[in-house]
Amino acid sequence: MSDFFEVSVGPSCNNNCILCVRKNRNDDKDKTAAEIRKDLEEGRKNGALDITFTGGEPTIRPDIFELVSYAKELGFKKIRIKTNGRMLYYRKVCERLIRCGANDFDIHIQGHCDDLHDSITKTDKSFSQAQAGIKNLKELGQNVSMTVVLNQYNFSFLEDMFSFAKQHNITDIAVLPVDESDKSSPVTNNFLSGTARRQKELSEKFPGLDISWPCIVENKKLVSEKKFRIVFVWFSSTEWTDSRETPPNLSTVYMAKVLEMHGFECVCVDVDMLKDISISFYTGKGVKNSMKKLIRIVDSQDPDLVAVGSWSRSMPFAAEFIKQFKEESEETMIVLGGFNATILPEETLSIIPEADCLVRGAGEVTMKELASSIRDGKDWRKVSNISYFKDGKAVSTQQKKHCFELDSLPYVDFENVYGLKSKKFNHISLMTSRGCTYDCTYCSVHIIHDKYIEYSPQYTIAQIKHLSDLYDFGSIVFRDDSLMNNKKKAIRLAKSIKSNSMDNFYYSYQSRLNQADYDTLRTLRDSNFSSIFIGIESASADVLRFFNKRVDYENQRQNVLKTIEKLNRLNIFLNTAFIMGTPNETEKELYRTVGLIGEVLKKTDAVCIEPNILVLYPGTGLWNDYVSGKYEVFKAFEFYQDIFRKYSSIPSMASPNFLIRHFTYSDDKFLKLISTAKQEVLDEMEKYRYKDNFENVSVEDTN
Ligand code: B12
Ligand code: SF4
Repeated sequence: MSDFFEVSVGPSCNNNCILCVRKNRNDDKDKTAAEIRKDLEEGRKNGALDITFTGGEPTIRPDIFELVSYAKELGFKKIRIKTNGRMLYYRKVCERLIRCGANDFDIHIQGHCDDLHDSITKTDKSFSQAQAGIKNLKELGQNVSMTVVLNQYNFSFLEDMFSFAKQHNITDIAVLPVDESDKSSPVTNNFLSGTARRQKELSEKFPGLDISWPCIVENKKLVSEKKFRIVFVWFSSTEWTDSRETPPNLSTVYMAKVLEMHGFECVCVDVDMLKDISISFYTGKGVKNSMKKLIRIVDSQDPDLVAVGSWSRSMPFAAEFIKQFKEESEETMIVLGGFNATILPEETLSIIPEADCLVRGAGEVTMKELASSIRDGKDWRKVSNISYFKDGKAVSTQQKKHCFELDSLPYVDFENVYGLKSKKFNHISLMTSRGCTYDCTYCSVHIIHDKYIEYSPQYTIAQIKHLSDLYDFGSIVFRDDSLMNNKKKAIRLAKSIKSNSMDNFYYSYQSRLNQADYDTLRTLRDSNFSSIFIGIESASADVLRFFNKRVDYENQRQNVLKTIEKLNRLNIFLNTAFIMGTPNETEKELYRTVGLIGEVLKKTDAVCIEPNILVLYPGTGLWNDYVSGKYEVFKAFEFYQDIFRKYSSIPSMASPNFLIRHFTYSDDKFLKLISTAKQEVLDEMEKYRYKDNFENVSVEDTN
């Protein structure tokens, strides 16, 4: 009598592993359902209570559910599936298998990342799918173990695979050498010829472990304690500095989560979360001391690598931090990423020569390659998508497009954000996509996220669950450039939120005027999407055209007012922004916009208005046009000139050199200037809100 029983369903498989012995056995055929049933009955008759379905790949059989149900019916208690995990990417497959009786899953993982795993399985996306499968199973509360078949390709990455397992909370790992029985395969022979040497190497690397095959190990013993430590420093959005309102920034935490998955240790120092420092940067009071304090904090984290990020606005702070940090800690390598690093690598390096390296574009893949290279003592200058100084000259390595599936990324959370004691947030940010299907000329999004890609609604639901297990928050703000870029997905997401009873907190999201139709708004409102951000930008058709806004230019005013009516009816709060100061804007057009703002304010109280003055950010369509001499920026008419005269350095704000010239740190003069100018516009608007003269300058009058 045996407690365990294994039934092999046949050799068919949806991977094509280089180390597979089954594919060479042409005589092997898949078993019929009747044959498998017979095997199962036999196993039970012999007293087995544990059954393992193995292959090939059992999950690709259409009758697998039926067979698992039959095993359950026969009385097997533990029903295990040995699998490459790809089909488990589909949540429904996991759910159905579990419903039928499967309760234990052994996933074969051949590498800790897609490069390695997919090159061994010779199947694209096999890693990301298996990883998604593991996540699905874990969320569904299943027992998951991992089997690694060691070969000459993955041998050196065993520790990374243990880290991968740890990251996914897998504690049972079986490590096996390639199958000895297949001597015809060069992979097998190559590896086996060095088995003794490799066993010795492993024993030295993991002392105290019995490395005889098969080697069943408990993961936590194997991951060495000291890991390569990356400290991210994120420079705040400063004007939005009230941390009760500002949730942790996502740019660095997304990268940190990916790097952790690859065995790095990460801390994210988000200046916005360090209230006193952030307020000091914003108000300009005690800035020197705050910078010193920040440097001490970063240093205290014992970084092997410091990775600094900031959008263009906060570059002066980032630049000064890098300079001062390098003075104090010359040997620590510093990397800078974000928009300026991506678009202006040469200028950025010449202004901040203390930065050892710039990362261009989205950082997940490049940071992993760069950090691995530095950690492993390889030549990091060979990594693609980076720039650095060599003999006084800026060198940029090849720009590679990194395609990765967003669903393969680990769930984001704020556990590694430095100093975040509270688990309570007013709101937190999340993305369900990256990039945008539009191309407004003032927008920087395409510089980093050149293609519109999405997380699936089921990933987002699991991500929300992950966050709500960890934190107490009132609402989630979807920071997608427009959640309605894919309306079907937005609706599916909203419905899933409702059906998963996640409509106990509020949601807000960004969208566009031309996408805000009543039915979609209503569906989202039904799932507690109670506030929306729409960039209205201007009342002028010419200005909107200049922005390539792709809305109904001539009917902007009517459409704005109609949208407000819809939002009022649905009780949805509107956040909106306007941009003033385009080179082609006339005084009449400016006042038409201010008039529209007045009308909006009159029509609803459920609105928050953000007036902005145009800034040409590097790499945007407007920036490129200006650089190519298409127009002269700031032939500003009187309204602006008054403001600009008062705050003398502002006219240069619109010139391409502006962000570079102001790159050097100068207290927070620039930010103060901008906010004061904005205040002037706000004051102007208030006149329309509270004074009778609003009627006199209405939009209709100026039309
Ligand atoms: C959320 C958000 C905000 C929130 C920020 C809340 C918070 N604490 O994070 C709020 C509302 C406060 C805000 C404010 C502002 N914002 Co904003 N915001 C965004 C938004 C919608 C999402 C940002 C995000 O989280 N993206 C997701 C992450 C994953 O992407 P990412 O930030 O691009 O990061 C990746 C890369 O850039 C790179 N990377 C970034 N940093 C680093 C660092 C290292 C070391 C490495 C290796 C790589 C790297 O790798 C990251 C991962 O892939 C973006 C638009 C967008 N889609 O990105 C605009 C955006 C960033 N904002 C923008 C602007 C202009 C502003 C404001 C000036 C608006 C205003 N008029 O006041 C202010 C001030 C910001 C400031 N001081 O810099 C511009 C920035 C343009 C630029 N060139 O800097 C953007 C791009 C919008 C646009 N349409 O152009 N914003
Ligand atoms: S809709 Fe928003 S994100 Fe998209 S291009 Fe325009 S400004 Fe950028």
